Amino acid sequence: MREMIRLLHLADLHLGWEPSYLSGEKQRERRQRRDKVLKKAVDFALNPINNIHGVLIVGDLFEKYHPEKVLVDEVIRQLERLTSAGIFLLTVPGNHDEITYNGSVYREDLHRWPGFLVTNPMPEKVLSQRINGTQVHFYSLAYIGGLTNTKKIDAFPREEKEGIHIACFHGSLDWDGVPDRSLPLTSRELETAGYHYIALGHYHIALEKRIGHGKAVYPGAIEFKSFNDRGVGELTVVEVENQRMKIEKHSIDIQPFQEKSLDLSSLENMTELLEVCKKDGNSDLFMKYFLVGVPRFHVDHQELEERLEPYFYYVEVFNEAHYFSDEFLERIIEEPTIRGMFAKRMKLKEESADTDEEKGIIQKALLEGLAVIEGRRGSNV
Ligand SMILES: [Mn+2]
Repeated sequence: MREMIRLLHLADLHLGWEPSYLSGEKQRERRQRRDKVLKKAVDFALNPINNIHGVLIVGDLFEKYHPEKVLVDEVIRQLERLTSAGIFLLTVPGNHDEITYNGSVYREDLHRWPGFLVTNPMPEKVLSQRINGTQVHFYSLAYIGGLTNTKKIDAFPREEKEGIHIACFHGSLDWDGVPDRSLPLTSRELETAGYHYIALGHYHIALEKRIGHGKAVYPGAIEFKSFNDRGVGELTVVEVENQRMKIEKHSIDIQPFQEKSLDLSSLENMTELLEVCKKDGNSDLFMKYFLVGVPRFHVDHQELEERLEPYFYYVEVFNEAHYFSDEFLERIIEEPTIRGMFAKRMKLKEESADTDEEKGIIQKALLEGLAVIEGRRGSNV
């Protein structure tokens, strides 16, 4: 008999998250819009074209352990769409939505949580389930402060039974940084256990690693949070057939974001810079500009940010432009002109400045002074 299952593997949706860099109505609007990612994933799973038999949610479904009731009700409603369509569902609490606390959504709504909810604090086989005619065994745990003793995990469980063995862990694979409040996992231990598929959550980037004959996968966070946590914009599907794994990525519609470097060297003034940026204008877009190059005018990146605000959903401007190349300064310092004398004096000041801030002020003064001397002052906006 042909044994094949297709699972949608989700993690780190962080529903209920609000951007602190937005405020008021916009902040709420962004949260609600971002939270739609779950509905999109459920729609995907229910679409017969995708032939999904089960959905795994491997931690951090919510941003907080006690999300507001309106959100919880909506999430449960969405997940019930899966279970009532006969799609297998397994949910693992994460570290943001830790089950540890009284008031945790997974304690308060345990009785009505759709599908199977993992609540055991130490790793064990949580469930054996026939999915699309295939026997599938799941291993997992819910990290619980005070009960999950990571030092006591000497081996990950694995039963010697026919079928597909799948581990679902919200934790840090081969992490050698500072320990955080999450489950440490090592490739070596997981290889010893011999799982076919290791569904992970916690890292927000998408990662895939071969472990023994199996595969460990972080699907990554899907929706955009910020430029430091931007989301992968893809759904991860694993297809297991005769114990052979195939990972698929399906792009999903999320709010657009873009990062762009702008070389100021060939621009004349702020007006021109503004016009260049406005061409990228899109009221839906998160935009991040890096200003680079050697500008001939003083750039106020904060002012630029403010003036671009109406043209984007959100815009950030970072000024990495160097006001003068060293070559240019060295050359004019040698000039027997007022410009040369001025530049020389400012250069000496800059060299004796104690802080970067002070250096920045002197550079700005040098730039503006040269603009005055050269009669360019006033062309700036
Ligand atoms: Mn997370």
